[in-house]
Amino acid sequence: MADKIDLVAIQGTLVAIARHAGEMMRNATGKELETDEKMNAVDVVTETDKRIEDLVNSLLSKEYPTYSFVGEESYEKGVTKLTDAPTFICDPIDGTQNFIHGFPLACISLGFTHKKKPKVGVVYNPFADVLFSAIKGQGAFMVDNFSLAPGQGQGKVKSLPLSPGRKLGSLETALVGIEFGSQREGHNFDLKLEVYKKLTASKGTGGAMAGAVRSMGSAALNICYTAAGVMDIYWEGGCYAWDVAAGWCILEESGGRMVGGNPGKWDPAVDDRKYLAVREGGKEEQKRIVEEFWGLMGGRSWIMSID
Ligand code: LIP
Repeated sequence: MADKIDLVAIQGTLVAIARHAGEMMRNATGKELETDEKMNAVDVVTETDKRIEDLVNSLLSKEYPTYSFVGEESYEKGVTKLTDAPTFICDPIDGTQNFIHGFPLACISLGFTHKKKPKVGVVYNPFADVLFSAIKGQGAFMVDNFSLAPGQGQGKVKSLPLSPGRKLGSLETALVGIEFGSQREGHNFDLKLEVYKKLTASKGTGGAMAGAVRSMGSAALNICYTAAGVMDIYWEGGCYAWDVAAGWCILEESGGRMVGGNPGKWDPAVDDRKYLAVREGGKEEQKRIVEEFWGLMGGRSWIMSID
């Protein structure tokens, strides 16, 4: 029989690693903030991203030598594949652009999947000192003042969503997360801008008149704030499994739902790269706002490979 997977122990390990990584992010200075370009000038990586991922991989491979590891900075296009094996999925710093500018919306995102299904998620923003976490079947939580030792004023653990049962309306009353991503030309870029225009335009011109639209620069934090219920819906295409795996578990455990970023995709894979996250708020209401958002795409879809 396959070894039983101890999700509680895994979550404890990931929380301890997130605490350490948070210190590294907070203390980064000088060369540790210098960037190298990846796909283009907006897709950057710092020395700190790499150091944190090396630390995470080394700690996890010691404690879980038979489990797989997928990380943003060690990923090799066409070579690295997410499998059904028990797998740690790591984005050492999600919100790297925010990190290099000192804008306090950056986090480490540590997910664990088995059979490609998110089972544990830990996301820590050391600048806001807030940790989000979930274990499949055991609920989703956030902790304020996480870096304070327990008993030294550490904020109490709050279950997610923060206001259960709050009505989920239409896009007009929603707070919507979007991102501009790294791809800045071609079909997918044009699709993004057309959808953002329809999302925000007045009803009289055929738009959805979205009440509030935010681009925070971190997929993981967008998904966690959707799990918290303070963001209603978040749409992105082009990010990867390491951006979403941890938040996905936290979202589902909060009563939220992850569907595909393309119309009609109700059950996307974690490495689908096209996502639409919706907060807790009743299945019918979730279905309605998802279909309203997909309707903005006018029959068009994201076109991208999953690797
Ligand atoms: C970021 C994602 C975000 C995306 C950005 C960037 P990174 O990840 O979280 O959703 O829009 O382009 O990819 O690069 O900061 O780890």
